[in-house]
Amino acid sequence: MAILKMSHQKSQQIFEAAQSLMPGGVNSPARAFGSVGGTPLVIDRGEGAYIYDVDGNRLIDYIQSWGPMILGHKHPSVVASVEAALTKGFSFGAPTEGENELAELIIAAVKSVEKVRLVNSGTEATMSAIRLARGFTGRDVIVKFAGNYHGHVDSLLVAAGSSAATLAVPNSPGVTAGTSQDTLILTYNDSEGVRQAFEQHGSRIAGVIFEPVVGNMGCVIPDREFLQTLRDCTTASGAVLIFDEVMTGFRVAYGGAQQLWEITPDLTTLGKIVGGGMPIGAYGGRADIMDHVLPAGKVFQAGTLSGNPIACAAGSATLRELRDNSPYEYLETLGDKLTSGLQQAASAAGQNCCIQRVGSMMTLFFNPGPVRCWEDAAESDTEKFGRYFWGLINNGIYMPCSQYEALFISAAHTEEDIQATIDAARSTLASL
Ligand code: HOZ
Repeated sequence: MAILKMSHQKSQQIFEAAQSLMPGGVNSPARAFGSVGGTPLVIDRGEGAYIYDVDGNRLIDYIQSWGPMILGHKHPSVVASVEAALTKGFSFGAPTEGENELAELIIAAVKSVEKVRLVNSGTEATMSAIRLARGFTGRDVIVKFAGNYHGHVDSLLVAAGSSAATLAVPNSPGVTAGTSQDTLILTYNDSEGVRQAFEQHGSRIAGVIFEPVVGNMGCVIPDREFLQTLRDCTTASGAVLIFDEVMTGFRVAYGGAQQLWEITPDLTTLGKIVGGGMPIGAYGGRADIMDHVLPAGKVFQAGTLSGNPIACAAGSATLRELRDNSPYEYLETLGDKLTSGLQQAASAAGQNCCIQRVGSMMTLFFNPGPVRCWEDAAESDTEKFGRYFWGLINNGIYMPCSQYEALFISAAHTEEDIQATIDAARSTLASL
């Protein structure tokens, strides 16, 4: 299946050497191309909308580090901000002014966030947010939705999307029954299921965590009724509503999905864009809940590198750029052009596909759709997706290597890049 026409020798050598160094040769499983076959490209550098592999191939990049690089690779103002921070030292394990700046930018942008805590990854953010929901309410049960992915937190790694779904371990070995016994799994977009769960278990539910646009089973869009039901049921029962905006924060709108859908959560988790490509995560929300976090309150959470100065510098520069030179209209134009181009290409090729998009995140499903929940997504033709993926790589287009991921457009992409992508998809889809 994985027939690579371009030169790939150096990538293969490096990936082969990596096999004895790291499990599966990678530091995160999605990168191994496990579900599409073949071996990954080893990346040398990025520039704007493009990445260059170690064999010198240039590709139009729609992964953009799985979301963080909304400005494209090496944006000059982010580079300048990081360079300035580097001259002062890398990490102190003590307060710095840069943390205030990033926290202020987040609080000003994300309506529900009155106070925020900076951590090191999206996984840490979701892990901490559910601990806080439990500590705040004194209850145990967390509701999550099948196919949503909230990082590799034990209790959330059940019926998980993203690489867990792609690599067929939605319930990972090592997650004990005890750890996940307080996780209640429901169906995305099923408002009635949510109402019933609250009728039966409401007094035990500490919180609901979900992706307010799913990126981790492909791009799936929530119904208005579903969103309102989540808000109404959590409010009525005193549970904490957590928007996992690690992917959607500063992506689908400057204020995240909560700005787009006009629903205010109690807590929000962030990551990816808020670090501008450096490792970071954040969780924040109502001050009366956040003040339960140590040392203001008693819910424990800590980290040597939390609020790292270099990550804060990259994140603040990215958010300032998004605030002062909003790319969201431009991203919508590019997203719209790509959607209609791919739709036409799929129809002309007789492929029964559906494309789902919110702003600059989207997925072409090999599935007639609509895809509204994990059961729908799981009906996609993943074998055909694999051939599509390699066809695009051979045409210089770098897409997520799984049907169960969303692609990301950056502000550095041009109309010409989008047209080149549509042209590549047209010939690829016709050849499947
Ligand atoms: N969990 C990421 C996709 N949703 C992939 C992370 C990576 O492999 O870098």
